Amino acid sequence: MMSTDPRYNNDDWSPSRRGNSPQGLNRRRLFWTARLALAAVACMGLFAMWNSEFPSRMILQKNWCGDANSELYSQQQLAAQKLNPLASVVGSPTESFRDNLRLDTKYITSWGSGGWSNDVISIMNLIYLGLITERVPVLPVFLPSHFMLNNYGDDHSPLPFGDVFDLPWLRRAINEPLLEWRDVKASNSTVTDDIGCWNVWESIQYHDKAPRQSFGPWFSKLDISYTKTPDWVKLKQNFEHDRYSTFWALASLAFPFRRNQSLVPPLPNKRNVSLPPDEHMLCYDFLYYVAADQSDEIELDYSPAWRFVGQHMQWTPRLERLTDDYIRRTLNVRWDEPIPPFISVHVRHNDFKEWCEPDVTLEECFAPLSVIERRVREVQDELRERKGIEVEHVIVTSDEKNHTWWADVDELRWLGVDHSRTKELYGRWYPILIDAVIQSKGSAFVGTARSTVSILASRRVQSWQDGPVRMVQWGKLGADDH
Ligand SMILES: Nc1nc2c(ncn2[C@@H]2O[C@H](COP(=O)(O)OP(=O)(O)O)[C@@H](O)[C@H]2O)c(=O)[nH]1
Ligand SMILES: *[C@@H]1O[C@H](CO)[C@@H](O)[C@H](O)[C@H]1NC(C)=O
Ligand SMILES: *[C@@H]1O[C@H](CO)[C@@H](O)[C@H](O)[C@H]1NC(C)=O
Ligand SMILES: *[C@@H]1O[C@H](CO)[C@@H](O)[C@H](O)[C@H]1NC(C)=O
Ligand SMILES: *[C@@H]1O[C@H](CO)[C@@H](O)[C@H](O)[C@H]1NC(C)=O
Ligand SMILES: [Mg+2]
Repeated sequence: MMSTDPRYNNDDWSPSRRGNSPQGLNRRRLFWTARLALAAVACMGLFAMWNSEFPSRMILQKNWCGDANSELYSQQQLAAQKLNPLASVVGSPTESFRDNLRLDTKYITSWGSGGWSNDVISIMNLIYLGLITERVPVLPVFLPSHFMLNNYGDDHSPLPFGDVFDLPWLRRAINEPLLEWRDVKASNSTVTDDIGCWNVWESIQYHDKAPRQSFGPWFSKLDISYTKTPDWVKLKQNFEHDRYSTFWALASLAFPFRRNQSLVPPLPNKRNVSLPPDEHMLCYDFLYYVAADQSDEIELDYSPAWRFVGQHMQWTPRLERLTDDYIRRTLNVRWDEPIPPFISVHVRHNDFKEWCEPDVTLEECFAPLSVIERRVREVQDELRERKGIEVEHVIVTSDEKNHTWWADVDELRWLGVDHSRTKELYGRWYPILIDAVIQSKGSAFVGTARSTVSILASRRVQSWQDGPVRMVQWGKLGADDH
């Protein structure tokens, strides 16, 4: 099924099978003639009309307004064609995914299997690998691993990537086509596809002697035969306390020379079919632990996955509008008044207690509010010194359920977000989605060290708000002393 995003429907053109029959070419010519005529109109001054797809974001205008010479136009034509998702598949989603793959296009995919923010990082890594291998990324849905594992069969409503992140915007920003699995294989397909994929997990850690398990392949009805990647994909050879591999080690397996050298007998899949890693739809079991140069580099300024992909993963306009309503309600601002600047705070508790040092009580392990308050003052000071702005409002987001703790937050005159009806109104993904958008809109951010929710929020506040960020350390009494 196609996305219901109306912006897809603006491209009321679908490629013929394999995309190059004379009929297809004629339709495409017609389409591009119309587009270029529109571009010319836009250049005559009607930017607003052309850009109405992007209400507050002005991009790519200059590409449409160069010299009116045909060579430039044909380059633009090629570039823009790449950004039409329909140009990267044969046509409508098919029962078996292979029937929808173009013979002249190579693809890359993977699946998530962590908390939501871990999976967001895995998809950033997938898209970045797509860039460096020149393959079209096919993005998986987000599956609710946390509650699904505990409560199997109770709720496995998936969250499509494109419902959260603005895909048309991302395609233009990175100038690459991007597909979702729902564009390739019919969501209601009853066909199971056999496929060969690389098993990275068994090469990067020594505890679990199997490929990384995920509900992603199950959801897309894929039965995978895994080939273990060579040991050299691991960043720190034989070091059991680190799990990273590198982008270029994994990318090298996308090309025939290294692939040929690395083939070992695959594990048969559930249906007892053994397949070497697919060359058309290249796939890896798990792409969370991937870096260019060092472990956890997504937190660092130079991270290529963040710079080339993550920072361009803007929220969908719908999610932004919904969140603005929540922020207005939290700050008690009328719908027609502008949202004043605020500091966003993320406090991660619950299962993080498993990382507390031994013999440390929970009260000593998690940072108390007084320690978080010190970090809030630091970012307030930095905002004052660096930008000359005074920011008083503080919005706290957290997975904490303890009412006493929230009452202590109120005491500080910090604000919590009322999510009492969010699940009922929008579904169970929305409390974290809305909180993540709120975090990203802070003029400054204070987070919890080691939480991927906080890591992504801090990168967004740095890149999008040019705001100061701090991570509160925890694990024992005085962990954040500095
Ligand atoms: N609503 C809400 N949920 C949160 C918050 N922090 C954590 N959670 C929940 O806990 C999960 C934590 O998993 P993950 O996204 O992997 O982040 P991490 O475990 O903190 O690295 C999130 O996906 C949410 O479901 C928060 O501030 N607000
Ligand atoms: C899947 O949905 C499409 C469109 O809604 C329909 O045409 C098709 O028959 C369905 N296929 C199956 C196997 O249910
Ligand atoms: C890879 O191996 C296959 C079969 O052994 C061979 O046909 C092919 O030429 C090899 N390709 C490269 C690039 O070495
Ligand atoms: C799986 O396939 C192999 C090779 O074709 C065969 O020898 C084996 O008996 C099969 N195993 C099962 C459980 O069917
Ligand atoms: C709730 O939080 C308060 C204050 O932080 C703490 O003293 C209390 O032990 C917590 N209760 C539970 C059940 O965790
Ligand atoms: Mg997690």
